[in-house]
Amino acid sequence: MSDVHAAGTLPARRVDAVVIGAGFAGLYAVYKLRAMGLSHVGFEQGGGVGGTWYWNRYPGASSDSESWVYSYTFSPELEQAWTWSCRFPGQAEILSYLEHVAERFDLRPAFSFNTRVIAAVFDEARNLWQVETAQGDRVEAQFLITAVGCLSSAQVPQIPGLESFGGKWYHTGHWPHEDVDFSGLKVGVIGTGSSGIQSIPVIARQAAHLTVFQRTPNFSVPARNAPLSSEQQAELKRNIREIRETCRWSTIGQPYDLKPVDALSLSPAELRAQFEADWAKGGFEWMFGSFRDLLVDPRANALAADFVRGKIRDAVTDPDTARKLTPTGYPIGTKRLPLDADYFETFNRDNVRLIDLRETPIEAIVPDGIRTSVETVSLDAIVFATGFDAMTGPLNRLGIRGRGGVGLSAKWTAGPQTYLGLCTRGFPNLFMVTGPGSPSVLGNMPTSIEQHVDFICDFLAHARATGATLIEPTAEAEAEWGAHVKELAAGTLFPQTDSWYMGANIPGKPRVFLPYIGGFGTYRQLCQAVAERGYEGFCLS
Ligand code: NA7
Repeated sequence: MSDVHAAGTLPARRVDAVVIGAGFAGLYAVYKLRAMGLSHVGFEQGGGVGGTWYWNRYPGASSDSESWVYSYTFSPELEQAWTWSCRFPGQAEILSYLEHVAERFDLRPAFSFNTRVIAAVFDEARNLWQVETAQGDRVEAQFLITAVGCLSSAQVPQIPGLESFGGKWYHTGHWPHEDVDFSGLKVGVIGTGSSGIQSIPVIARQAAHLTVFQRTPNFSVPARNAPLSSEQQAELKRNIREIRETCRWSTIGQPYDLKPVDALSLSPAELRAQFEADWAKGGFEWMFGSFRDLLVDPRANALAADFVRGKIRDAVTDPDTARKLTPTGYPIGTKRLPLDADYFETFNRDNVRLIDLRETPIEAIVPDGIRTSVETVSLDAIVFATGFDAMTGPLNRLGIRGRGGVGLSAKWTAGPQTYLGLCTRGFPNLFMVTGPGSPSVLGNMPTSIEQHVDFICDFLAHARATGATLIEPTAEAEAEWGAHVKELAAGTLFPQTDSWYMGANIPGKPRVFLPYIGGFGTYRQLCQAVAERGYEGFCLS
């Protein structure tokens, strides 16, 4: 392969495709491009492969999808060769898996690591993307494939005084590679989303004292992680093809689906029995393998929310803490539902304290801690579990400019516009793996990623076969897709809630529901139909 080079020594040159990112998506994209004989180069900001799992090394970081689905399906040999240790693998195990994949398929040489793309400009005269990195690389490519993830643009809130803090501070999404030891320290965690809920119990066990700063109480369901026995591992390997096939067509890319039953059609006793049975299983199935009306009918949703509120009251001994931890005012499941391991029970520990920021907001960070409206909490370390500029953030910061020099972020000022969450008009030959308007974050990411990369590569093969050199969605197809994504969301309870799905966590970000909520299997069918009709909705020239 002509694209083999040492990291950081990439000469200026012309390739068929540039891939940005070396996580699940970028690795698979490179694997496929190579198989197609398309020359390519990958740029990765991190020092190694892994993407999300390279950066998110915080204590307790783990997949919320079961190991046997949170992995690639493209190679049966890989599926048989790799053995997962447990139901929900931690960050280190997933990173080892991705390193194994990179090694096994010799994917590393395709990438320049520690290399950040700062500009990608479409040259209309030559129909080429001109890609530039902060490290001085310049590459020209016919196709630009972004594989930058949906949750990779970490957000540290603008709290006055952070620079004055005398201790160390961290963001969960940019965790140091060396061990962080909180033993004997007073630690503060800001944020109770998935990252906070995964890390809080682990930090509480290590730190001398932990203060949790909570702005919005979150619902959470137990993960019930457990090691896999050798019998379970063997059985999973025997059935893996069947499991994968179910995932490929299900609503959230998991081997289960919503029950064809309404919660509202059951008696209270029947409902409780079913909720309890699913609660005992652990995992997302409680919500997403549950009744089909939970996320569309507020009355059904209230029944589910009340069930979880009861579980929180049961778990937390101090009634005032339980009250503060109990979510109200938004439907369950409309913020990304975390899975936890004894999150609520953690607040029964003597060394853990909860501060409700709605009652006593943070005013400033001071040299020795965090000052709220009523006190200064003394801290040696602060952990920001404050999330990401989801879906659009990672793309907007790449410096992408399309026809007429228009910036992608300028086009998306009022919210992202895409066709199928893959392409956007005015930016020919740009493909976004799991872009806004795709199901991605509403399901199992690797399933989504493989589907997108397969679609893109089939499309490139089609273009090559038909002699087309430019691919771009039509204005009509893009407008229709945007309207469809919006309409589907409007039929659910999601738009009611301030969540990162709605862009509500980023000050000034337009309030738009970002992913496609029609279901992963339906989306796959739509994409297939688009391809079968000669890539309907795209302009090929
Ligand atoms: P999330 O889910 O966006 O959670 C961020 C948390 O941080 C959430 O509780 C926020 O409260 C809180 N937050 C954000 N800004 C502030 C400020 N300024 N002050 C106090 N609290 C704040 O991010 P995660 O990293 O947990 O999870 C991201 C995804 O990664 C997750 O959904 C999985 O898909 C994997 P809020 O609710 O906005 O009031």
